[in-house]
Amino acid sequence: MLIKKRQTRDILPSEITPEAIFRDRRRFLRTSALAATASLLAPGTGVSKPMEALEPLGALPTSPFSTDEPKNTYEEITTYNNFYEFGTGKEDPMRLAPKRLEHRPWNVSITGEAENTGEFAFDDFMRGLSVEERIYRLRCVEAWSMVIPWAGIGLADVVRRANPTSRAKYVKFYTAYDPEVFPAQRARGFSFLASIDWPYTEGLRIDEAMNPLSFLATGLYGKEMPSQNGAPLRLVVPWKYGFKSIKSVVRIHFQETEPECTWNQLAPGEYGFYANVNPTVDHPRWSQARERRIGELFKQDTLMFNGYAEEVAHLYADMDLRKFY
Ligand SMILES: Nc1nc2c(c(=O)[nH]1)N[C@H]1C(S)=C(S)[C@@H](COP(=O)(O)O)O[C@H]1N2
Ligand SMILES: [Mo]
Repeated sequence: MLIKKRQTRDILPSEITPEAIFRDRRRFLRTSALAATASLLAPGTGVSKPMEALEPLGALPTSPFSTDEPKNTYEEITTYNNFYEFGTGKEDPMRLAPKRLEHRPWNVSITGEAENTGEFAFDDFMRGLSVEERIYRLRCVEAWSMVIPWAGIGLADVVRRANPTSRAKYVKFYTAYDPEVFPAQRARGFSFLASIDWPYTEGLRIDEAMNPLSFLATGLYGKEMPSQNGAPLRLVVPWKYGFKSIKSVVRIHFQETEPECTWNQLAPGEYGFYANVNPTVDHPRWSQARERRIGELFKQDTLMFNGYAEEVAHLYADMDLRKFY
């Protein structure tokens, strides 16, 4: 523990999200070529599970919260990922996750300040909850974005069923911890990945978790979730930077105090607990005013709360968003 802490402090800010600007530019030049080749490569090489290999989820109800902006392609959404458990490269998750991450058995624990705690097999966890489609914008803190047709359940339904006590003010989420599955959890020495206090964790205030936009996704493009996107269950909070949308969740914990979260712990000056998309508050090392939609040529303006202000601005009415970034 002590050694880990010291390593964390010694990491230069420039080493955190090392690929942020550089890799995005490289990607920009290659996006169309990659998208064109990915679908050809995938079936033969086993690089990434082809869409056809994933279970269809059946007809899904649509949602008034869905955007009608053009969707990113399945190839774009499944070949350009952040899932540091598999490495920091955008193509590491699609290369490694489909081979290593088993979707079943998968258990989800509900713990902490709630009446209905326990550990549930995935199918029991999902029982009685209705799966629907949500087409959301995803805005990464690295200033790229996508439009993604998720399938899943409202987080509020899961919270209500857990029946939190009056002491529950926050919800904390945990990604699975299994060094045999996730190579980065085996990282040792003075490397960036070894400095992360695994498992990856994230958190929301309970009223944020209850907002109708907060979503637990179990699928993508009408199929079960591809491994690299956080199978079998991942959070999606569309008005916050992508790092809040934690993948491969195994535990949902209710607590009284603001939870410690992976990125906030690593670099509190760069990644706040709230992490609301905000074009007027720049990252210390780059502007957040504009973003590059993957697959598009020109940058576009980033919208306050990623365009979801009408649904969520009231949650932060009396907060100084420069302070609570
Ligand atoms: N467990 C875990 N969850 C994670 C991450 C991660 O590295 N590990 N990366 C986050 C970041 S930075 C982003 S932008 C989104 C990317 O989701 P996608 O790959 O499905 O587009 O996942 C988030 N969830
Ligand atoms: Mo991100």
